[in-house]
Amino acid sequence: MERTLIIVKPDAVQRGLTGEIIKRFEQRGLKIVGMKLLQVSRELAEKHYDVHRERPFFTSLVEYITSAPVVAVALEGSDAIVAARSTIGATNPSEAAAGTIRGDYALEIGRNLVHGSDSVENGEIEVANFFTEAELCGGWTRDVDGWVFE
Ligand code: DAT
Ligand code: MG
Repeated sequence: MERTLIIVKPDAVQRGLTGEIIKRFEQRGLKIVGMKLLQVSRELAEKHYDVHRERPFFTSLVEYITSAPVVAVALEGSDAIVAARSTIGATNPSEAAAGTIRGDYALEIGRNLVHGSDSVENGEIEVANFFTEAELCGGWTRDVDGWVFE
C-alpha cells in the first residue's frame, strides 16, 4: 500500500471546500490514516517546498500555504500517489480537466486548492513531516477493504 500526503490548502478551507475535497478521495476508495487542521509554520512550509526553493514563485508559495489553516490528510491505498494526483488534476487549474478538483473549483496556479505527493518516496517523507507516528492510525481495518482492494 502506498501513502500520500494531501493538503487541503488555505484557499480551500476558507472557501468551505474541505468536505467536498476530502469526499472525492474517500469515495474513490483511498483510506484515511491521518487527518488534522493546522496552521503550517514557515519552517514546515520551506521544508515541504524545498525542491522549489530556487524558483521565482517560492516566496509567494510559502506565503500562501502559511496564510491560514490547512487540513492535512494522510491517505493509503494501492497506487495512492497516481490515483490522488489524477483526482486532483493538473498543477495549473486553467489546464486541469473537468471532473478533477482543480478543474472543477479553481482557476489560478497560485490558488490551486490541494496538494498531493508526487512519488512513493515523497509520500512517505511528506506524511512523516506532517504527522507524528502517534497521530496516524496506520493499521486500522476498514470493513469494506475487501470490496475496494482485490
Ligand atoms: P503540484 O502541486 O501539482 O505537485 P508542483 O509540485 O510542480 O505542482 O508545484 C508546487 C506548487 O507550486 C503548485 O501547486 C503551485 C506552485 N507552482 C508550481 N509551478 C508554478 C509556476 N510556474 N508559477 C507559480 N506557481 C507555481
Ligand atoms: Mg508537487
